Amino acid sequence: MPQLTLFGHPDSGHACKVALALSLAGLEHETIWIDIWADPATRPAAFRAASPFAEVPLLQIDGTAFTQSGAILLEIATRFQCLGGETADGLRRGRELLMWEANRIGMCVPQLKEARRVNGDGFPDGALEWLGMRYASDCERFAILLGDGAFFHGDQPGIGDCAIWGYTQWLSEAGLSPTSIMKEWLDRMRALDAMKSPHAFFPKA
Ligand SMILES: N[C@@H](CCC(=O)N[C@@H](CS)C(=O)NCC(=O)O)C(=O)O
Repeated sequence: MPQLTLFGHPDSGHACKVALALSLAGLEHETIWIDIWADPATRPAAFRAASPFAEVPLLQIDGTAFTQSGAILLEIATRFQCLGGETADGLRRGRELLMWEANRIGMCVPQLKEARRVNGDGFPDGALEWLGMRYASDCERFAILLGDGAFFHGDQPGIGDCAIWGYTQWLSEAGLSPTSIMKEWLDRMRALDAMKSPHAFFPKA
């Protein structure tokens, strides 16, 4: 079994996506807490050397660095043949969901959450309304993508569910409400044995 080390922080939905995937896949790993609110120059030198923007998540597999949450999820699914990576169809589904999430939910929800943290400081006029409009359209497409399945990958969650979970876990913190379909999916996600709170995924050492 390769040595896995995940660098992250509980406030990072991007890092939570990867932590959830490792947990769902039962892949043992070490976790290293990185202070994403501190000056990047203060982060550990080894971390900065491996993560080009000094961002989390960073996953090291036997010392090789993988960055960008979506790319890391695909690496996990293909290398360990799990969470959709077991079949060509599952992997195609995962890719489509990851690209959708990154362009849509993964764009507006983190920004709306951040806007609340900073009281809207630095967000130009109209930006929050525009992000809110995008979220409304994302809700409709969420329902289309989920269809009749319990999870985005069918009966069991896959990398697409991990990606979409990353920030939808914090809808109320972003001042947003889930649709009933989203709420039911969020409840199913929260009930998974592998699910943990962000602080349990990334305990401070
Ligand atoms: N596109 C990247 C986004 C990663 C990202 O924005 N990471 C944030 C936390 S959510 C971070 O490390 N921020 C610290 C900083 O920029 O100094 C991904 O999908 O992994």
